[in-house]
Amino acid sequence: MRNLLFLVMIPLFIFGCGRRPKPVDEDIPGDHVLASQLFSVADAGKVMYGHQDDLSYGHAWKVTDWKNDDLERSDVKDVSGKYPAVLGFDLGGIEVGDTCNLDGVPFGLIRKAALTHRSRGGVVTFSWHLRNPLTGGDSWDISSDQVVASVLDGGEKHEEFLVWLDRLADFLNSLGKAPVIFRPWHENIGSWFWWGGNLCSAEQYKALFRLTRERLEEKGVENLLWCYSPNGPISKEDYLSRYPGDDIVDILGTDIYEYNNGDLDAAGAAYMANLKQMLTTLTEISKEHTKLMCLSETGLEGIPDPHWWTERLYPAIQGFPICYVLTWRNAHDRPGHFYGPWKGFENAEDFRLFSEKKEIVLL
Ligand code: BMA
Repeated sequence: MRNLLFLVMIPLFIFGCGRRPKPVDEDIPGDHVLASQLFSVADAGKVMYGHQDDLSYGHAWKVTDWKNDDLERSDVKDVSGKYPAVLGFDLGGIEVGDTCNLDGVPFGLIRKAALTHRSRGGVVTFSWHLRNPLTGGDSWDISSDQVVASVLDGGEKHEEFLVWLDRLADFLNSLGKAPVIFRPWHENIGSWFWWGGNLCSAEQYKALFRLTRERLEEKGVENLLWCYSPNGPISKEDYLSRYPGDDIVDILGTDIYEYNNGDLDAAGAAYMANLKQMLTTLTEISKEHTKLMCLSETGLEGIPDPHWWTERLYPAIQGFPICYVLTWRNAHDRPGHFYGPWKGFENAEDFRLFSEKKEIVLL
C-alpha cells in the first residue's frame, strides 16, 4: 500500500462494517478495499471493536476440531449477539515452521478463521510474537542487544532471518487476496521484546521494519496494511523517533493497557489520562501524515472494574478518530487471563451497553 491519499478522494466503495465489501472493480487491490473500509468507518465517527483470537477460543472453551467447525462460537457474540468487527491473531511460530502458534492455536485454524471473518465482512489483524533468531529464545528474550543487528543485511543471522520472513510470506500468501492489517515489531519503545528501545538503535529498528516489508513484497505478499504500534503513552517525539516512514506504514497504532495496582480508581483514572494523551498525539500525527489510526491493543486483565467498558474505555476513546480498538485475548486455559467479555462474567452487561453505543461497531 503506497499511497492511501487518493482513497479519501475517490469514493470507490460505500459500505459499513457488517456488510460485505463489494468491489466495484475487481482490479482494485484488496489493501485499497480495506483502507477504504477503515477510512469510511473513521470518517463516520465510528470505532470498530476488535478482540484477539475471538473465533479460536474463549474463556474456558476452545475449538478442537477446526476442520469440521463452522467457527460460530465467540465470547463477544455470546454476550452481545454479534461478532467483533475486528479479529486479531498472532503468527508467532510461523517463522520456524511450527504448526501451532505460541499460544497453541493451529495456523490452519487461524487461516480458516481469518477467511471466515473476512467473508462475514470483518477486518483481520495479525501481530507477530516471533522467536529470537540469535538466542533461540522467545520474543521476550532480551539477553542480547545484538539480535536486530544480527538479522539486518551483513549480520550473522541475516540469511536465516530471510527464511523466517519467507515462511511468514508463504502463510500470508495462502490467504489468497484477503486483505489484512499486519502489525509487526510492536511495543518497540519499551524494552521487553528483542526489538525494543534499549535493544537496538532507531536506525536499526527502521531498517528491520523496512526489510520486513520489502522482503514480503518481493515474495508477492500484497494486500497488507502495515501498522506501527509502539507502547503508549509516549511523546510525539518518541513516537516518531522510530517511525519507519510514510512509505512503509499505513496505520498509526498504539498499545496501552490499564494496570490494576490495587487501587482501581487510581488505575482507571491513570488509564483514561494515558489514552487521552496518546490519542491526542496520534490524532495530530495522523493528520500530518494522512494516516489511519487505531488503538491496536488495550485492556485490563481480568476486568475487576464492573463498569470498565462504559466508564473507562468508552469515555476515553470518545471523539478520537480511531478506526478500531482491540482488546486482548480471553485465554481458555488461564481463568484470570482475559480482556474481553464472556457470558457469565459480572460485567458482561456493561460490555453489552458499550457495544450498543452509537459509535461502536460490531459485525
Ligand atoms: C501476551 C499474553 C501471553 C501470550 C502473548 C501472545 O500478552 O497473552 O500469554 O502468549 O500475549 O499472544
